[in-house]
Amino acid sequence: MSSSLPFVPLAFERLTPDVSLARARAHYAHVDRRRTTRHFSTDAVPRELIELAIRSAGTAPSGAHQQPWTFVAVSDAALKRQMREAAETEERAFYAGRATPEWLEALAPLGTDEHKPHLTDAPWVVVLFRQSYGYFPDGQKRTHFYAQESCGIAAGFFISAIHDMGLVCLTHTPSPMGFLGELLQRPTNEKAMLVMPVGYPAADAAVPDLTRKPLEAIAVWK
Ligand code: IYR
Repeated sequence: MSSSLPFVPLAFERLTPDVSLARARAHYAHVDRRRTTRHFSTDAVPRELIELAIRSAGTAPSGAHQQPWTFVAVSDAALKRQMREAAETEERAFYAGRATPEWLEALAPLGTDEHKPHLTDAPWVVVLFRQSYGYFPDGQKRTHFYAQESCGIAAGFFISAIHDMGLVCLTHTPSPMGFLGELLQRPTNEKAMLVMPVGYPAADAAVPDLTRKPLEAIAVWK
């Protein structure tokens, strides 16, 4: 059994209402400029930026503070090529029949297909693995509570950090993802959850002309 932690004072600075509002507006304007793109430049990105994005992701809240995530950051060209080949094999099967007609129809406006050049163009491909369980110091299996939710939150922090540092990323979900655990030699308690190419957008990068749901459609007040 784990013992209780000591509690320490919360480091917190209360902002004035005006400052809060100004910051809230600036934050919204900033995140509203984020777009997912599938078109990456091959320009290099320093490892330190990826390290900082992973550190930021690692500040996410998690069930019972179990931090059930592993970020595998791949820059090795041969490994990226293997990941691309394996992902495209799965995606060919997906687009050729594994996907339901309803799914393909939902994807049609986005123009996605089985070609995944971003997996070799982007200088980094970061794969988020969810640790469905961990281990006690004595080697016994230890359940990770809300691992899916925790990793989803950490992915959000990662995406936000990448945007904030002036880079772009794509949340790619090849299905099934079993090949990633094998290629990246992850232990059996880790399941691949999200593949995120990270880099600069290509000079001719384009994005679908999407709109986001307005506040009225996503918020309910009681
Ligand atoms: N995994 C496939 C299909 C796909 C699924 C969803 I949901 C998307 O938002 C986009 C694509 C692919 O990556 O092409």
